[in-house]
Amino acid sequence: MSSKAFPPGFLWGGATAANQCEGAYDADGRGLSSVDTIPAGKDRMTVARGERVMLSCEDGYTYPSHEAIDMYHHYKEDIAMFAEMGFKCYRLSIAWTRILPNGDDDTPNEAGLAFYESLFRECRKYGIEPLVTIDHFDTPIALIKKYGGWRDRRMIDAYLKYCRAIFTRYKDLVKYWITFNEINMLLHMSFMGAGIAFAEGEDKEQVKYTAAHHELLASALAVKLAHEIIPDSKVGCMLAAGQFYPYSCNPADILDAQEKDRDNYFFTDIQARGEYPVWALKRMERAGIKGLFREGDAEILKAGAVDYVAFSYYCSRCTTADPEIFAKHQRPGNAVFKAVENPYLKHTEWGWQIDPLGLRITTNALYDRYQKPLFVVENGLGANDTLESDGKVHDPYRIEYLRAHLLALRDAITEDGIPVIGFTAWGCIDLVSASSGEMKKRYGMIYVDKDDEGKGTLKRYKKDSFGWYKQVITSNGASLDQRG
Ligand code: BGP
Repeated sequence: MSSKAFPPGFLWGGATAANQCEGAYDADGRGLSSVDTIPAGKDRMTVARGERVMLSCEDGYTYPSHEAIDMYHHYKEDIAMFAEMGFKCYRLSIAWTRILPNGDDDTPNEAGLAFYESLFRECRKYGIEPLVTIDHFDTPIALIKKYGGWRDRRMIDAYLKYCRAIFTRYKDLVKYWITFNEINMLLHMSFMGAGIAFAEGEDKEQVKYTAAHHELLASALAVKLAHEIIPDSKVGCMLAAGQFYPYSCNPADILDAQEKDRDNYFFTDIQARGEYPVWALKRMERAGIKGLFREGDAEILKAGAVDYVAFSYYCSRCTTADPEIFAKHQRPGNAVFKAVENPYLKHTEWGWQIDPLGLRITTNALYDRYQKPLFVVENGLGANDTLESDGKVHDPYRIEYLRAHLLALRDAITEDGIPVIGFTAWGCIDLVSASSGEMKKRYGMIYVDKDDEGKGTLKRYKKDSFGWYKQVITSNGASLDQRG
């Protein structure tokens, strides 16, 4: 093995989420989930942030999760294509409400359990290791109505009931688990991340940190439960990562970048180390956040530290403490993380800055902080692809993006010595965009014929990146050294 090689057994693959690809939102007993009432279009972000309450589907809106790319009915065909690309691993999420339609039912829905069992067996047939996100932006609407989402501590029991059902059923099929997708998103998109819609005038910070505490307890208890039911399981946390850079070497900017990184690290610090960091306790004290801890909570967190740290990486971010410079250079684009323009970087059609080296920097920062194995479970380029009349899709920009990021990741592994379990490219098959609800923001190596109006045959086509990624996997990354 050359010193520049990815480690043997590296888990190459792709990633999706139930609500963004399955469709069939009311099939076979599935209950309604938060993501099913987040519309496409101009109100998407206000609903996702919890600023506009929408707990049912309203006239005049389209809801992209309802059909998505209908993977519910195409999964065999799709997994066969993943296998053809040589995937060693496929990251997907289970829709909570396929298993427990009301979120906390005493008896799981057999049709839902059977669906994922069949899907996992299909993966295993090709030697593909499933990596399962238990909760990917997915809170049952029934529990939002009953409890107001994760602000209520009773959500923990409901989540554990769901975990017990899936751990028990899939104990021989699934070894790798993630408790919550991008858990730090709770602070930014509270309805999407935690089923929280804010009431007029309520203390949002108190609500968010209370919900965060509950998700952290649930995550810790799920780690323990998984280890009990599936002794060789590996359970991870998952962070929307991307290092904050200071806009200048002014110490005020350095501190500002450190503070913004901490907004995100708050969750993984606790999940990886099993306790609140001191700065977080101080922050909460200053913000007047009270009443989170009950007796026994500290022990639960301590006993439920994760086995590995998974993260998504799309871009780094840049920040300054100077409000005038911030206002002048603020980047449009990423609706979630406010940042200023980094003049050294280009950006995607959707305004996300492109920074491959940032993946190496972020990987190092996470390992310095946690000393736990890392797993890159999302990375990719959202772009507007064209399906040619001959059925081909030429996407050299995607190949270039992925190639540059994989080379940077390889350096983190081979030059810096960081243990990385695998890499699952986001949206390996085109699916609905989480932030915009669009189909035209495509990430896939497989094109799906569907547009933003919901029209299309749903037929799958291989893009140029399909063959390219296949070569990367087959050569365990050696082909990355060849351009084009
Ligand atoms: C992450 C989510 C994914 C995914 C991805 C790309 O935040 O975990 O669900 O969608 O980002 O983002 P987008 O779809 O908004 O382009």
